[in-house]
Amino acid sequence: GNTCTMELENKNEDDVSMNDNSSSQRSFIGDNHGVPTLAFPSISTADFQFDIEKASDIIVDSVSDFLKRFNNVRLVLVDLSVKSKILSLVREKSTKKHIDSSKFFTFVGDITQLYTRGKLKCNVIANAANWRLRPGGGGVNAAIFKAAGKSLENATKECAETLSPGNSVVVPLPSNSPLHLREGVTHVIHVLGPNMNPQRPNCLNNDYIEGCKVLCNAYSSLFANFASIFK
Ligand code: AR6
Repeated sequence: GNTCTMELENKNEDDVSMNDNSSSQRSFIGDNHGVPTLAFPSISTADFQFDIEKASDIIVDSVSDFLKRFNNVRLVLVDLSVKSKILSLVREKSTKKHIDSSKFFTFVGDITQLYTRGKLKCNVIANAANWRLRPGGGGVNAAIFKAAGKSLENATKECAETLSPGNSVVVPLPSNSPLHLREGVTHVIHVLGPNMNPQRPNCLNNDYIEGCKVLCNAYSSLFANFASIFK
């Protein structure tokens, strides 16, 4: 396909697909050469049931705005499966918007193993959190708290007690956390997105006027917090 991934491939003169994270691709994009890199999941589009078409527009617009203001950074949207619909939509739309594919790209893998399994260096990872900032609940939240160990739980409590929708909080990851030691992650940013799932707190009952505002705020807050780490 004609995606930002393809531009990467062309520059690399490699006939490989981004979606299989093949090794030649990894060696090209994997090393961050000291450039602050944020890996983030698609906030709200799984357990929180937010529409992926709308979410993909918001991701691409938010990334585009952020990259106009900051130069020396990289943003990576991560999902677990090569069949991820949100990754394909975002790739398609960021190509149409001519977003620099060396500064923003998608990656298939577990966000808690980007370096050890994907050879992708990311200093900061974002979490699609819950309002209590507690472990568990499935999805990426459960995976990050599990991989980071008790020290993330403790460090999170020191930073905030709860989170409101559209907001985020930066948690410095103690150096004894396995996620810090193994993966080189120095900070986790918890983000609370809008919720469209009636089984979860603060359900917006398909109010996408409010939902889109909240998701925009969530990404603005995430990217601003990411930038603040490296000031
Ligand atoms: N690595 C990368 N991406 C992942 C991983 C992983 N290990 N696990 C899931 N994803 P979700 P939400 C992707 O449901 O919709 C929790 O229970 C997933 O495919 O984790 O914001 C919290 O406690 C999807 O693209 O977050 C909250 O209560 C994206 O991450 C609630 O879920 C987000 O899916 C938040 O729901």
